[in-house]
Amino acid sequence: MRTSTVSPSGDEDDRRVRAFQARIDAGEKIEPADWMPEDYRRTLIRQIGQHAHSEIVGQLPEGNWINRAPTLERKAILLAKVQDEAGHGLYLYCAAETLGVSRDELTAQLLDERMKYSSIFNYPTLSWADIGAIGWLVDGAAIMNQVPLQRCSYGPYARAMVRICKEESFHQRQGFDIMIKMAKGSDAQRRMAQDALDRFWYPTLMMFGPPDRDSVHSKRSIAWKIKFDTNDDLRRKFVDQTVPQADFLGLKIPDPHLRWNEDEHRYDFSDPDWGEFFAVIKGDGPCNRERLAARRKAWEEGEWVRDALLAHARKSAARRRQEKAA
Ligand code: FAQ
Repeated sequence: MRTSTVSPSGDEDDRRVRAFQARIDAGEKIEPADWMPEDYRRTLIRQIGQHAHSEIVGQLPEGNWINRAPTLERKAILLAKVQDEAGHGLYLYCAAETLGVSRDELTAQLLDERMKYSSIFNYPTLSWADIGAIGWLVDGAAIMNQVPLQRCSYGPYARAMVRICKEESFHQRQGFDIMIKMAKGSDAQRRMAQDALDRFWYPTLMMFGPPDRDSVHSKRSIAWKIKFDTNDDLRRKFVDQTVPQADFLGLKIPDPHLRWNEDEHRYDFSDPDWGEFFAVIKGDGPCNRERLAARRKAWEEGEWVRDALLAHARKSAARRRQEKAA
């Protein structure tokens, strides 16, 4: 991969940047070996890396319920879903590696808090209905945000998103299925479903990022086709899609100001508490410390596996060299 740091002069650099933007405007894919501006590369590493970390940390709240799932079938489904999230993390780390950053480096940045992961995974899963709410709302929001990313200008990220989106759609269906069972079940189950919606609604709206006025990266990322919509636009689309689903479940969105706006043909709704959002992304959410501690433990305890794999790879390479020389 070649970047602007190799550019011989300012004029030459400008010409390359204009040609690069023209390729993006024409809908061409940028591939790892192509020249790219250093800021484009850094923006992609930031977004893909954070996205990968979100998939990996995102296993923890649901992992909490694997050994407490109500039936063997639900347990098998949840296990498969959590494994899918690990797979998504791996595709995304591979996509980031094509930009010249190793998975170990990205992990180091997560563990020493130089890189973020999605705010949503800093909230606890207190009941089985939370697993339904995560599938329905969190995967629903993830899909809303990620479907456009299948058209991302950077080829490896766009291609990773195709498979991820297919799997996330299944995840959302299984979450909604849990919600149907709970919402149409006993009074106690209905109360659990409503409580899960009450606790996950605003944190889910926060997943789309800060309001447009506070979004520092949107404008440039949209110009580069690393993003396609503003944070507020996607948030609005998500609300419009989700309110009828809550109606179908017979659950109430916890927003006293939620109203259908006949003129604009969309819902008016209340903003999340942005003070809470900024506190969570700075490390002060309900579960930030617990989540990072779990990832640090996994990294430390996995050291012998990484060492063993490396030793095996070195031994195999040495054997191949010997065989070639013989
Ligand atoms: N949480 O200027 P913007 C999933 C940060 S995957 C934490 O608007 P941008 C699957 C942002 O990084 C969910 N931080 O930023 C699953 C920036 O900080 P920085 C993850 C956030 O990049 C389901 C600052 O605020 N999805 O759920 C958040 O243009 C179930 C300013 O923000 C992706 O990563 C946040 N919510 O837009 C797994 C999708 N929002 O980096 C398990 C790809 C913003 O300067 C179970 N990413 N920040 O220090 C994106 O589309 C974008 O990066 C946004 C943010 C939309 C997340």
